Amino acid sequence: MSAMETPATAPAPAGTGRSGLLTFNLLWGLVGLVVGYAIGLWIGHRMGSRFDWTADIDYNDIAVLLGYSLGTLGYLGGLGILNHPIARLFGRSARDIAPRTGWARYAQASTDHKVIGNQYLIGIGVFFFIGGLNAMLIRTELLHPTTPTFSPGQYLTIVGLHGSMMIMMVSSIILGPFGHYFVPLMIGSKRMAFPRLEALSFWILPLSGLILTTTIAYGGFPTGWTGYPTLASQADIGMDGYLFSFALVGLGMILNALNMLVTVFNHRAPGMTWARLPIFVWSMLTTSVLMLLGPPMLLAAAFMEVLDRTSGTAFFSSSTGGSPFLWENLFWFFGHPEVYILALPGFGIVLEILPVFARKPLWGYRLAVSGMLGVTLLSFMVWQHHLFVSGINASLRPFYMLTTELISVPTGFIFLVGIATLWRARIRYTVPMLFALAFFVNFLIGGLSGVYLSDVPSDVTLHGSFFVMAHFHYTIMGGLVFAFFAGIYYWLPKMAGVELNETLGKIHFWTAFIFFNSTFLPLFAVGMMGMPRRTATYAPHLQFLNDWVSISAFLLGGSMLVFLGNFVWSLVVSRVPAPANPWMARSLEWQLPTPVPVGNFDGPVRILAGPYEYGDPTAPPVMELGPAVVPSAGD
Ligand code: HEM
Ligand SMILES: [Cu+2]
Repeated sequence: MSAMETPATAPAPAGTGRSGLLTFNLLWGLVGLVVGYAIGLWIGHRMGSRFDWTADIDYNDIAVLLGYSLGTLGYLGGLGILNHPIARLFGRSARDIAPRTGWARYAQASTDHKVIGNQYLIGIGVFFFIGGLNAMLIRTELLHPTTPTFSPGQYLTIVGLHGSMMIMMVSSIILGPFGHYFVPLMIGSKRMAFPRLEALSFWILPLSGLILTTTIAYGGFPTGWTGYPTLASQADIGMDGYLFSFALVGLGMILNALNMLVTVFNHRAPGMTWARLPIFVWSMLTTSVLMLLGPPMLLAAAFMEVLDRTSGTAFFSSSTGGSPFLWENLFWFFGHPEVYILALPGFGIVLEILPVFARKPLWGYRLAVSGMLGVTLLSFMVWQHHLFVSGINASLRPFYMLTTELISVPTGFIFLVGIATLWRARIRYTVPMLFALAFFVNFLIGGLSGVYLSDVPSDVTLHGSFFVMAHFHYTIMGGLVFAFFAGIYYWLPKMAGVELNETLGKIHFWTAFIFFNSTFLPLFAVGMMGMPRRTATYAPHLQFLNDWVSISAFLLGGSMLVFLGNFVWSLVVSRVPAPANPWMARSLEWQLPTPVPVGNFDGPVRILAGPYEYGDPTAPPVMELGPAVVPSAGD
């Protein structure tokens, strides 16, 4: 039996589970989704034709939103996620769903953090692929300055779908697969604090991706990923899908954050002091603080916009006495921390990987931690830099310019720690290490270009141009997505029990690195030459650069196919078993056998040393297993 098929969930106690067709799983979830959606639509249309108060509102909005809401309940019900809450409501305890084995367990609401980690990997991967295809369509349109491939409306929809899909999925691209799989292992815990909540937070993510995709059928949405009114208030029903799915993503982030915070606070094994906590776990912890405090604002804003669209309230539209500024402030109070929700996990991964392949201790562990804490604190004080040119009170500008520029100080700590760790090291240039090193190059370009945008005088001209586009793709794609690939090449041997092909990995790396830069570097110039974002046409003299960028983008897309090929080939066809600790790393997850046993640790565990004492032959082993030690809190 191969690793992926080995059951990693505890067998159900006899008589507690259901089996066969009637068990709760994704299939029934989808059935519930469709049925709930149809019922919601029907009720909405009845309301629309019966009541006066809906007369001056487009009742299609009500119908679609009711459809999404009941569809969501049906989906969660079909997956069995509602069993417990409903049983509790009636004062009973729910029967557990029988855990499946093999591939089937990935299509059910598992409560095993390792299964959930793998589910995140696949679930996010699917929507990431769709987001990538949209990018290819955008670049196809921009091959020519005026001849349209798509109508301007279609183009806007594709841009909005690409951006929203990417932001929604990437919010969890590291915390989802790697956070869930490895945080419990790295802190010596048997599980996450709230396994059922963990299942819920995963399953609403693919649902939100699906709902966002369905907006195509409803005419899409014209606002890009930021959903600004007044445009949003006037937009067609595709906008409701954007609002609903973004709210779902926000909810998932809040639940994730709660779970992660409680896990790290309460489930550390004895001896896992704060100063021994792996740096990746610190990044998950600080990300969770952001995820707990930012997304509620998004939820509130989305709910208010829904009320504007369905109930005649006037929060955001100035024609009825509301203010679009309110949305801009609420959205960016979430939106700016969001960009650090994306970045911090990347910092965590690269600093986790660097010492392993530099064979040196992590230099300045405390500096790295304070860098992450500093970023966390500052990221709530900068959001108005997105409003510099929107007509805000001019005397607010200097404050936000200062705080924004200050954020480069704690970010600088991360770079300093990285560089000092590499200093005079004998580096092993493995695929994960290459991706980690490229992170620093790309993120540096992204970060430095950000300084021009935080500076009011230069932002006034650069805002809304392709310069911004180049800037954030350097941070998100060049930084975060490269960090994600570092993570996947590093950890997949543990997660799936198989090795990825190294030659293909190196081809993937070099093509990704080269074509990423040749796609996005010229866009800084294109932006400075005046090409605005979110328009399907541009000045003819920019065609050469745009064609260059588009061709590079297609090659970049091809590079991702090399990865996909490698992934599928290694996992399904070649299945070369991975050793338990292929990188000779010290952190806890690598001390466990592959596949990781059901309860993770064979008995209680005590932590004896930190994870980064490389190159020191006298360093003690990181942990000791045995019945003699006291069980960790909460287990
Ligand atoms: C092959 C890779 C990619 C290419 C070629 C690409 C291309 C583009 C282009 C051309 C636009 C702007 C269109 C316009 O404003 O007219 C855009 C927007 C955007 N992209 Fe990408 N992109 C890629 C990957 C990514 C990734 C990996 C992410 C995030 C994880 C991302 C996030 C965004 C966001 C947030 C927007 C803004 C959408 C908006 O204006 O609302 N992109 N992309
Ligand atoms: Cu910002």
